[in-house]
Amino acid sequence: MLTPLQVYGSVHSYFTGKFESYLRYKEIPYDLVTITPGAMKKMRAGTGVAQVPGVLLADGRWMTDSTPMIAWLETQFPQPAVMPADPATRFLSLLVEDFADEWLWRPAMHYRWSHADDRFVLGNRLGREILGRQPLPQAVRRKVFQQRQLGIFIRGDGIDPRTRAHADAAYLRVLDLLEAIFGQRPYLLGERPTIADIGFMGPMFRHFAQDPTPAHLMAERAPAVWEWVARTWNARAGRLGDGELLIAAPDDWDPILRESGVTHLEMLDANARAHQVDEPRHDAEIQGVIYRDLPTSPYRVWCLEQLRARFDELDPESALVVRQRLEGTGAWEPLWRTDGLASGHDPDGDAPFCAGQRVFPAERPEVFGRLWRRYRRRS
Ligand SMILES: N[C@@H](CCC(=O)N[C@@H](CS)C(=O)NCC(=O)O)C(=O)O
Repeated sequence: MLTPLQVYGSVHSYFTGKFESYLRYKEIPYDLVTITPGAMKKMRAGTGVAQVPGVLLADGRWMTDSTPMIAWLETQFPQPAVMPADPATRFLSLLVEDFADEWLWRPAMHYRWSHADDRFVLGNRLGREILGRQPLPQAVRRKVFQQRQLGIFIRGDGIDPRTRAHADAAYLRVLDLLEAIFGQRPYLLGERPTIADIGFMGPMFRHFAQDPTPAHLMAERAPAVWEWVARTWNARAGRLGDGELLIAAPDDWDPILRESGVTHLEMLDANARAHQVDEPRHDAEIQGVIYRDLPTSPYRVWCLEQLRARFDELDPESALVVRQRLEGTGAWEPLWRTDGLASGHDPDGDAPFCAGQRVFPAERPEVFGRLWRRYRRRS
């Protein structure tokens, strides 16, 4: 008996939102366990990593990392599949999922923590949700989050006056690409959600559709995306499971693949090159803008390895279709540019049951504890 799943997470979290969107569509029973400090300790002991969502199965096993968790749950709850049946379309969908997971993370954190209104609101909300039972004034709970997130995800992820406009525009470009699609059909591949929709729910739901500044922009600029967010959150396989899907990803996916090539895959490649020469931090040039002093992430080397592994599994005919599509959109070359990847993550292929790994290496989580102790001493 696997369910109900105990999903350790937060109602403001990118990847918890992505994962819950999947569970809700599939109608897989779960309980959300708020990641208070005590719950975090328990989850970390089980998954090896202080990162949400982490999942406790009814048989006592823990899992972590939304992408392999969804892939594994698909083996347990196969119908209706969120993975497209056509192998080439499946590969492109997984690429889009990774683009949403890894690239849109930066603009999503940027809108939440660089913009003053959003920083105030989310600092308050997260402070109350996660630290609500700690004997601290609410202003302190808020500031703990604000300072921690600014340090790790803004200053620590290359956002500065030189990159800010680019990070702002990265969101708007994707809004425009998706608006063109959702003006035509309800989901990326037709009448029901697939893994590409679930992937986009990470950035689009808990961050862009709910944080004040990007939510306002979405409603004004991309009302069809706004509608798709609610539609996907409300999607249930029992109602939609026999909805028709297109076999091949239509031409209107090409701008997304092109955007992935010049942003996401460039970023993964710069990270992989730094990892190869053991550089703990590196610069990445994205569309002519240099993001400086980024933490080199073994996890993101693994993401690139996983994409290549999924490609290598394709039959020759599907591989050719994918290759031509990616060559036509400029996404092929950066996918393969750097040889000899060795992330070291999940050497036995046990994900999502292997020890988890933070996307950003663990150098900074202590900041949280340090800030918190400092405020407690002062108060
Ligand atoms: N690859 C992971 C990423 C999970 C992740 O980054 N979660 C964020 C919250 S949305 C987190 O827990 N970050 C840890 C932190 O903020 O220290 C997944 O797909 O589940």
